Amino acid sequence: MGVRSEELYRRACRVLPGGVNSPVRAFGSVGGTPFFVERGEGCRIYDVDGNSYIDYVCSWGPLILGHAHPEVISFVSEVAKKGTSFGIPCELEVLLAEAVVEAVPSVEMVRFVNSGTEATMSAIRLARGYTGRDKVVKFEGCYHGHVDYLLVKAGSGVLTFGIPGTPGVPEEFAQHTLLVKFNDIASVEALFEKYSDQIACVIVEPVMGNAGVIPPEKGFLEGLREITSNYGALLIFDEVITGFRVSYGGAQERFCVMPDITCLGKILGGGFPVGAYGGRKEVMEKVAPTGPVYQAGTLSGNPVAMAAGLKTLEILKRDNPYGELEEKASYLAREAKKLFASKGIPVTINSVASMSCIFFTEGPVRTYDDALKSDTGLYAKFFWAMLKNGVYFAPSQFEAAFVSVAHSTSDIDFTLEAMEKALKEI
Ligand code: KE4
Repeated sequence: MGVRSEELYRRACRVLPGGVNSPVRAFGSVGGTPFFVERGEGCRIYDVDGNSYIDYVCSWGPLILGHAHPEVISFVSEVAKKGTSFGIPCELEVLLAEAVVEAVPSVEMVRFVNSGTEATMSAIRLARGYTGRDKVVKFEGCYHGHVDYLLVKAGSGVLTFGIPGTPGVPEEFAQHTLLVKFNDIASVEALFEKYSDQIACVIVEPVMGNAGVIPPEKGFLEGLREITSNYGALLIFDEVITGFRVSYGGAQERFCVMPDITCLGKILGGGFPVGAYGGRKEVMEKVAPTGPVYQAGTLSGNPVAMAAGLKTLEILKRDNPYGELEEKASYLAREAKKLFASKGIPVTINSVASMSCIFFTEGPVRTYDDALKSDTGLYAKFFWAMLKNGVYFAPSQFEAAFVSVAHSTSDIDFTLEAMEKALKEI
């Protein structure tokens, strides 16, 4: 990387673990060291050494409007001048909550928190409090934030109990977490037959976005809805990525399957730290102070963060860019497929709305096990070759690429030209 990025990285590593505040940013999956960003504008980011890149990471999803959208910046600045935090109810919390309730079909009531992790952690506590049951079912390859008992990996044995996926999580914390396979409804059915009245909830990314992008097969989400209803467990959709991304109403609107609790984040905060969990009133009223399930947060509902989210949702609702976003993402995927085919490099490109992933494997990629067949070494070479040609894809094979409103057709064409050059190099 450039001289200033390298100097900053050296300094960072002296005071921040790995020089970063979130592991993926350290480029561990692709090698090398990260660039440091100076600013972002529209679909481009500019590093501290004067290089610019078309950005398909978009801060890992939040920036569906692109960087520094003028209307968002202007409103956030106006609100911040009146004070940044009160710990006292304010109108902006109500306005954003009303916007969420109006947008997300299954949500009648919502609680704001400060991250996706807080949202999923709180949603599961609520599901356990509501059902009086302990066990949680999650899918291998789905990521729901760094909640202790969700940082688990499949243990041995047929019906897989979770085992800690990281040091620092006691065995006991993982004992109530059960793992099943995405797009394999039989594995879920078998688990419920065995643990029926012990399972509080199933949590799922309705479109997998943390193993690359893996869409739900027809009938999969519907199957989860039916099984959880039959056994009295709650269905939690982790829509931290898909919320306001795959449609204004999220995956539940796109696929017409209604969960009991929805977790939101990323786009909801418009680039500020916001998470949320919501559902029908009779569930959400179990949350303190109306109910016994405790959850709290100093900066939850922070007015400046609310302002960023509210303006973002207002623009999405006003301009309805979803058709255009999907067209741009499809164009990129279609043309990329041709380029890779012309070079004889086997890839599978999965795309849902404006989130997609180029898997370096023959495919198809329908499951997490399929995704793991990807050639991560070749992906790393592709990542660096694209960066050198002015395009920033995720520094990991197992992340999503996002198109924003700010990506123009000429930016997509620039990306395809960069891809043509990159494929010659790898
Ligand atoms: P945060 O706590 O990072 O705000 O959200 C956790 C989370 C929950 N659910 C889903 C579906 C998520 O994708 C995430 C976080 N996503 C990752 C990237 N795929 C964040 C990037 C990072 O960890 O630095």
